[in-house]
Amino acid sequence: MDDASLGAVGKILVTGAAGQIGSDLVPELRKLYGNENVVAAGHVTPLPEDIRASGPCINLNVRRYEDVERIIKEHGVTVVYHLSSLLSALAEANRPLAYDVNFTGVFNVLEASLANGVKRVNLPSSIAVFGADAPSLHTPNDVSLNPTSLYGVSKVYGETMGTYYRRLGLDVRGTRLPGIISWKTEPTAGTTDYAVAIFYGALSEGRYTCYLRPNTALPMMYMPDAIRSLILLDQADPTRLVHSANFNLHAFSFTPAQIAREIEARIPGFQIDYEIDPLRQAIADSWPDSIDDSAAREEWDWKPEYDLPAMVDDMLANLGPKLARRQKGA
Ligand code: VAH
Repeated sequence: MDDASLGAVGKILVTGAAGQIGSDLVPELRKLYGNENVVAAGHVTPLPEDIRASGPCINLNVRRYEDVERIIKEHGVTVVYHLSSLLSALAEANRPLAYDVNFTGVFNVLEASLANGVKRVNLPSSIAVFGADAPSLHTPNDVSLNPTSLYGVSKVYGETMGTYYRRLGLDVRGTRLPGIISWKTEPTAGTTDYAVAIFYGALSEGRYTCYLRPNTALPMMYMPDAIRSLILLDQADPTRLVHSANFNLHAFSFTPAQIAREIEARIPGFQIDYEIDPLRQAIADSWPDSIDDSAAREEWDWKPEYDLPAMVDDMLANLGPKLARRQKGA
């Protein structure tokens, strides 16, 4: 990337920096733009050690407008990646908190950004915006959105608010992320988190009990591709963008049975069994099996670099040593 676009970015604020995506995004942004130019904001979950040690970190409650505005002003923020959000299953278990974070938090960030000269807000959405009435295979970018989870409703809200604030002059961009797989952070309270937890089970006990049915296909993506997609869209030429905060993205899809076979081929004897969680099964059943991401490919040259085998190889290559270090108490 040329210096002009590096310099043009100015100061970046990442909210939800302790989360699954934030933990990987902050180091990548600091590598690209310089440690001091990326402010990592956490709240309840402590920020990872490598983020705390490498650049500015703050505690930010996105539910409080005055705190969001103060941080944007104090740091002279020009670009925001707003990642704070309760994921699907947790949001169903705690609707008041999910409303405060996933709705009020989005409003506070957009309003404070517009009021204080922020250039761009990156507001990731999710495949959770789709409901059971959307085509499940190769789901188009522009279809009716009837999500059945509060998380999905909050993501439709984010996309709609992004379009509204674009009309007010704020450049809001976002991708509909699939289930994200990474080895750095522990599995959390999402519906797709089985796809992370299965690796912990395979490496620690040689087995895993899955809460989704064996034939539940879901769109997934390896974290390096997700991080690249967020940064690529932020850097995209605005004159090419027809969509804004609602870009479909796709890398690969798989079922629990398929990823179990991939793992078993690398860890002979690995076994999977099933104890279905009705809540997360119902959420998963309402989401697409695969996604049409032609708009992202045409408008900002999106293209994934990891397929399912490459992801499984890289997960095992990195998670194995991480668990070994943990065992040694490192
Ligand atoms: C979840 N991992 O399961 C998140 C994500 C599309 C899935 O939003 O809630």
